[in-house]
Amino acid sequence: MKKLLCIALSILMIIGMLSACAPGIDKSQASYALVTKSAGNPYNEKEAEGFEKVMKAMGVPAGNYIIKHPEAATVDAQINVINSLISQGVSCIAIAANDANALSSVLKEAKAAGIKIVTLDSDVAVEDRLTFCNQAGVTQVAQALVDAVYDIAGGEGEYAILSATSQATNQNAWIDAMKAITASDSKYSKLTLVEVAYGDDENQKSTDQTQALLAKYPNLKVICAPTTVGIAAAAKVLQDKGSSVKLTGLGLPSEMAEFIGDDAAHSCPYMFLWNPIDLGSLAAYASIALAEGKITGKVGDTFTCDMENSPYTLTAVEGTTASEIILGAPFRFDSSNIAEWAKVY
Ligand code: RAM
Repeated sequence: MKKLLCIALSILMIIGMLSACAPGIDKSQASYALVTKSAGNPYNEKEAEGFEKVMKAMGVPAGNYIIKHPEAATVDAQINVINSLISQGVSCIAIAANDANALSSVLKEAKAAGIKIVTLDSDVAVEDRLTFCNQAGVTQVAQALVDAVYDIAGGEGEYAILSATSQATNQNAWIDAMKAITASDSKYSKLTLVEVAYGDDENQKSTDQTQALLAKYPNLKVICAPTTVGIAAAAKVLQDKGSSVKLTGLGLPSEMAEFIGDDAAHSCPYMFLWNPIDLGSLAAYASIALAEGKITGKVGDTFTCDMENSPYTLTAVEGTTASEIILGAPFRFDSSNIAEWAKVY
């Protein structure tokens, strides 16, 4: 009798284990990783804050999620991190990629090991991930930046772009879209893009690149920095010098408050961003939904979560059948609202 009971219990346990694994992973066993672009960038820390907040709120045990800030915004630093996550056997990796293609082979290894890949902030090749948590539509961001340059330059003259790394998928997508917009509309024909410089999301390099742009282009009117690190460094250079060159781009309100204003004493009339904490939260919810099998990454999948625009629907990346989840529209920061937002992120 005892033996029979034992066999019955074992069978029940096996059935229980099998059903917990299909189609997703049992919630109590799933483990999650966030890999940001690099350490030392407050934007990435905000992403991590949102990711961690959701992991805690969803009851994921502290040992079951891990946040990694690679030492530099390079593909090699991310490959090292991903290799160690593969050895640890995490269920899901959310990554803000430093390169669109160079992570491909390590991500394929992760996939072969059963790890689900989701990107946020900066995408990889669509076949190497299940979905992408995109902060805002690429064209939408580019249009906002082009219109800001046009407005601040008074419709004509020279502008330069101070970007992050030359391989950053997100910055390159925005810059390509900016070029396409200015090329296709005669409204922008009197604007001249003189150079795209790269500060590598490092403060010192971005400072040096700003100084070099000022020295090289005496007629420069506007610098557009679609990177929170670049814009903060450029703002300081321009404001310290009392330069007449103006700045716009994508910046963290907390880092940019002292530089935003409408008078000659401030280097940046206005800029844009989204909430990086929310972007990290969205990536955490998407990771959990993928690991639990609630979404698979295909266009049309939906999931609900405790965020403003929930439920989220996976939509098609323009010109592909791959999916992305758009967080929202870029938000404008100027002298009217910067103080309030500087307290938030
Ligand atoms: C920097 C990073 C990040 C980007 C923001 C706007 O912090 O490059 O990827 O989204 O700027």
